[in-house]
Amino acid sequence: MSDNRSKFLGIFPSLVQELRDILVGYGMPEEAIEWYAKSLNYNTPGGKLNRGLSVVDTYALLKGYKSVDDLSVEEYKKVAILGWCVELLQAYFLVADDMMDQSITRRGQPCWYKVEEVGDIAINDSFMLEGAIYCLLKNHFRSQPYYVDLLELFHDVTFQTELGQLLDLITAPEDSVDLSKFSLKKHSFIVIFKTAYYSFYLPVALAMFAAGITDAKDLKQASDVLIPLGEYFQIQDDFLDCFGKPEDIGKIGTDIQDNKCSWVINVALQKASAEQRQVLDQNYGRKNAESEQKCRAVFDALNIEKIFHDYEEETATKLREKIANVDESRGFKAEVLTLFLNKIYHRKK
Ligand code: DMA
Ligand code: MG
Ligand code: MG
Ligand code: MG
Repeated sequence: MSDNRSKFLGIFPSLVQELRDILVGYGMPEEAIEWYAKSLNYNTPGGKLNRGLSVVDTYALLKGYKSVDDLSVEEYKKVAILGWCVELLQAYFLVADDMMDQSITRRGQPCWYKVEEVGDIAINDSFMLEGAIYCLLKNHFRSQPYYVDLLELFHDVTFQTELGQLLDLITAPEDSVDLSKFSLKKHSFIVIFKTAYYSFYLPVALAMFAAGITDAKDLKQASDVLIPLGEYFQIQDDFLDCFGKPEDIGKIGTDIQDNKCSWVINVALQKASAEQRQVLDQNYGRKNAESEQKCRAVFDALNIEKIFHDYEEETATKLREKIANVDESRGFKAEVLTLFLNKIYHRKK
């Protein structure tokens, strides 16, 4: 596993070089080329790389290889580039998300916009992280028959994610807390759009296109499991924002003070007594540590941690049942989905 990771990381410098060369071709001054390289290196490779690695792992499984090492050098590089494109998309979303959520740290380091000389330039940097995807796809996939499928997939999934981010943000206005706007149904829509499509469906669909397994029925089988799996993943993210340790998750949770429509507050609202509801109404989404503490005390009294652990077991069981019913007759493999589930089940970071 960690071997896979270092092999995957080994591709990244050549992609940065390729992107630098594009800027050189435009006659960009050296300082701008350095800036772009710095932004790419700071924002792209520092995470768990689950999404990017999944493209490679899924492709190997679909092709029937025993390990990633059975891919030829060129074949590996091709799918690894698709993986890095997912990581670039993630980098683009995270740079912008951290500004919008006023976050402080990401992946154990200051958020990019918090870096001294960066500030609001991070807005343009996020656009340029997205731009890198299309530069790389053009350089490496232009002549493939599925090039347009790749472009459409990236465009569709990007737009879906942005729709999710929109609803996430307008449901959490900064200066008017109204918990009656929240519901688990709205939460489900937000997280499927802001997280599930790009984090789970996209990597598998890319590997499927590269492996030539593209029957609409198979793409649907994949999304029928991966979308609820992605919903479960974001519910873990919401849970960890409140109950995880910053050392583990690499970021400091901001959901309570940011008035976010998170899974935690939605469950609390379902269970709260009239008095507890009043405490939440008066303290949720307020930008101070004291109010945050009062919300946390209500969450503890309601035993949200236990409710989460029960939810996790129930969801994993349901997903395993769904995966067991996958039809493999056209070449799609249920194991692809099991691999994803096992990667996130009981995760602490
Ligand atoms: C993440 O939502 C969604 C995108 C598209 C980045 P979030 O704000 O809960 O993420 P995080 O907790 O990592 O800031
Ligand atoms: Mg955020
Ligand atoms: Mg956010
Ligand atoms: Mg979060």
